[in-house]
Amino acid sequence: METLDGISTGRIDRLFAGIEAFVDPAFDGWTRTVFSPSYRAERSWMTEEFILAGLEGVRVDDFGNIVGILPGRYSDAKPIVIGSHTDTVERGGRFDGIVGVLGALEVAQRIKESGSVLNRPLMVIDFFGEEANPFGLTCLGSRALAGSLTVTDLERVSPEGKRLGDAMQSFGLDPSRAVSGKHPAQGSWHAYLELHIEQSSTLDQTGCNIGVVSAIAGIKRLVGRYMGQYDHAGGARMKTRKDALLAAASSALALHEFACGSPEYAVATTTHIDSLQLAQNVVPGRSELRAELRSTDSAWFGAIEKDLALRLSMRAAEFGCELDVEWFLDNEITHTDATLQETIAAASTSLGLTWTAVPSGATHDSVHMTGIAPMGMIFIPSIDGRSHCPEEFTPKKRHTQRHCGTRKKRPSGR
Ligand code: HGY
Ligand code: MN
Ligand code: MN
Ligand code: MN
Repeated sequence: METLDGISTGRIDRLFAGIEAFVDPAFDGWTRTVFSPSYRAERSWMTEEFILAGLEGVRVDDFGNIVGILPGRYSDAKPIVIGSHTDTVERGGRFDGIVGVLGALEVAQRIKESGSVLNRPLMVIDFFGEEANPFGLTCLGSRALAGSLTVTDLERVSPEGKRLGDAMQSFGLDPSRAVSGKHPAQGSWHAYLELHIEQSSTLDQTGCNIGVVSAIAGIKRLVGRYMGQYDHAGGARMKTRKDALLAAASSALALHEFACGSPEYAVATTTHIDSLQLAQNVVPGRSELRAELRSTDSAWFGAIEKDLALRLSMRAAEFGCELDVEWFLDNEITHTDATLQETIAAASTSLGLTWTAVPSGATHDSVHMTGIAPMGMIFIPSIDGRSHCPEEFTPKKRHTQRHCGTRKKRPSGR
């Protein structure tokens, strides 16, 4: 039986091997997207594993999340809640979210085996549908649990024309309960803690074992609609064309230059372009650019909309195109709880693990937990910082303690 620091890893190895069976074989890597048959099958398996782990009251809550409780000495004490998600992006990895749920099951079982009883209940949670989906709304289960999923959200329609509410219904959930307004009150949990892979390269580069997450990136999303002129690919003179795809491509570069000009990690931009024009022999007269910007640096991220809209319209004008910019998401930067940061840092040191404060460019279910409880996140390394791809990997063995130590300074939230 494999061990790590003298502790058997057999059980968690079995869980990792078990969950890997529930993927969509049509894709390489690990694909288990929300509403998919592989996700539905995995959640039945996961529910069984919650029961096998000795959790009580195992059920799917009103919001689609799988929950289970390890009772504490005082059943009415505010619970400590730990968990993450097990859905993936298409062609995703095997650690994003998953390590947080399997790790939480392992924590509960270790506590039970140790014979100690916590003063308060420990709730383990596998959040429903954290990843991006065709309805354009992530973190479905944690958002609903926090009371932020709305009746209007249920009317969101996928490109195939399906309503979110109907998709939830056919997945076996009752969407009306997810928006009923009956959800945990503000401050009703003692703490929420999420173990997650870093999905970037700070830990991999510094050689630190643990990331004490200081802040979680805010996200702004925009769609730019470029109106140029359809023309003949052979006849239209280059200097008189109004090529909407080139205008969008030039705008994508402008966003890239904006992000690369920001202080390290301040802003990350990711852009997708759809030329809306299939025929090869027609100059694209219309195009759509979808971009997202993420940052944990409030100084940079505050009011970028006006500046960026101007930059994009200048690029559009260079190609003789009109542009309509619509901002459709504005998630705030979320800071983690300072006391939990200290607790994670102290626990790491007491276990002989090195740690460093790390901002999260990825967003997480934990962002939606901050109203219900003080929130903390623990990162473990991602080799080469890779994630949302089959190459996503976290080593079982510890890093060499390269550049980092147990820094005295408190991990700052800002
Ligand atoms: O988009 C994210 O950052 C997360 O992985 N869903
Ligand atoms: Mn993810
Ligand atoms: Mn995740
Ligand atoms: Mn998450």
